[in-house]
Amino acid sequence: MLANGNGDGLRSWLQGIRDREDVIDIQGADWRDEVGAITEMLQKQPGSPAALFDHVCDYPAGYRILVNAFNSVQRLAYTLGLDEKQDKLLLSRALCSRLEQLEPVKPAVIKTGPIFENSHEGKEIDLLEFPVPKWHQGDGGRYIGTGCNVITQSHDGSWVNLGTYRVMALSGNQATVHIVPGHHGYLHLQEYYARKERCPVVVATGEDPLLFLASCNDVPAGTSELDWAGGLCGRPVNVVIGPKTGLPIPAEAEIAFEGFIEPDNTAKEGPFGEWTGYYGETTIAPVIDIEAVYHRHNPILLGTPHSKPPDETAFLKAVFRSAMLEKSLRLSGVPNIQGCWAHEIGGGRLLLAVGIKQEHVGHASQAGHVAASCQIGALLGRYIVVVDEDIDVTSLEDVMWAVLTRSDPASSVDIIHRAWGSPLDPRMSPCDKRGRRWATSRAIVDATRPFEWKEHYPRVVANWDGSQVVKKWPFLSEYSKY
Ligand SMILES: Cc1cc2nc3c(=O)[nH]c(=O)nc-3n(C[C@H](O)[C@H](O)[C@H](O)COP(=O)(O)O)c2cc1C
Ligand SMILES: [Mn+2]
Repeated sequence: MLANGNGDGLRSWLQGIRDREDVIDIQGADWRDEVGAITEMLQKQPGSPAALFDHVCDYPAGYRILVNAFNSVQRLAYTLGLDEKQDKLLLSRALCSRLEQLEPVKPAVIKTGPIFENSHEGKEIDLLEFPVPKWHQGDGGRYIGTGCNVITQSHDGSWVNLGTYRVMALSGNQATVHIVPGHHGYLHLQEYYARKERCPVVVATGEDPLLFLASCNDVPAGTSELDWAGGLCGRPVNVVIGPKTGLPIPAEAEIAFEGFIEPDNTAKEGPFGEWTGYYGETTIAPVIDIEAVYHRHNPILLGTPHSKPPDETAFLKAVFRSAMLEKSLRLSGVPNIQGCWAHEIGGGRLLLAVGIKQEHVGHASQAGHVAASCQIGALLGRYIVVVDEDIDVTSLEDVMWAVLTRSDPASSVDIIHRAWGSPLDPRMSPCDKRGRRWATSRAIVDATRPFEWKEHYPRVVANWDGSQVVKKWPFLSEYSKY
């Protein structure tokens, strides 16, 4: 179903990555500490290859784990079917235009698929049949679901949702799922709880990488991520129907299990290393009673845990959230947007940079306030920096240089009070967390040259057009940004 694949999900994707010599094979790592440590090492190095673990300690050969799949512009572009030879800002802008034209395509229901090559029920069910790693030293358990699709359906059956929510293996036939209130799977769960009914659920991992990207990014409420992914690659996603729940399961996924969440069935889960770079708190989470597990021969678990940013997950969030931020600013009518970047260092949330070519007085303030308050920027933001068109919005150094040389702390910073926060915020006091006082503030920093006297702003130190120099001495091109 991939734009570039031959229709065998993650396996086709992996073949494409092998052809590009962009994956390393690691044998004999221990799921207790080594898989997590190696993953972190790779995730923190932009552009590093994907890694496929096999012969994991205590596990038979063939039970594999894929990590760091999305940590390069090329691999992300390949997954999205976009031009692989561009930089991250151009990739994000290409994604932005692709999303604007996207027409959802409904999945194709097929009778059977590779996911049913092996199936286990009753006493045979054991999630730890798979080499589920302990991803971080301080995690409260082994998380089978990080790069996963948690599949639920609205009570009336009209909307199937795929969300990436972390899933911890409890005993052999139980798992917890941690869903933040407001996320679509949470809304579905509430519809069943309100009727005192159990909620059917499927968890798939080792799914097609495009399905992962659909399920961990903002697809509008009411739209199925299956249709969204189908629209993006121009072909329906193949699904089979889960015999226990009636829910669709991606037919080429590597591993899937289905079961039910009873309204009052909860258990302690966490802590888990979060995208903020800190451990989240232990939570009380819904428990899935698993009725069947399916997997392909030699299954591959897809792992996308978070490391302290910047890392792989922050990078993929930055590409998607920057695209959506730019789209929101345009839709709100902010003129002359030159580029947006939802920085990796803040997990794509805590630091937004917006570049504009100033057109009128108040333009920078307008852009900053819209970015802070539009749907993509509203939850768990922190700093929004507005810069002129000569600043590279993706460069932390360039953005900070603008802050240092074009803003005046007393007059260039607007504060928004009582904005949309979340208990994931490490700066929230334990007392406010417990009391559910989750509102937090934002700072909008105007780091543009003041509109009224920008013509008189000191000139930036820069030499003549470097492209002429490079033409004459081509070996200098690697030192030039021209
Ligand atoms: C690696 C990764 C792990 C995530 N873990 C969770 C999680 O445990 N719970 C959660 O509610 N959202 C989590 N998210 C964020 C959601 O996947 C994301 O907000 C998505 O849009 C939710 O889907 P939905 O809009 O259909 O609810 C995670 C995202 C990533 C990239
Ligand atoms: Mn959704």
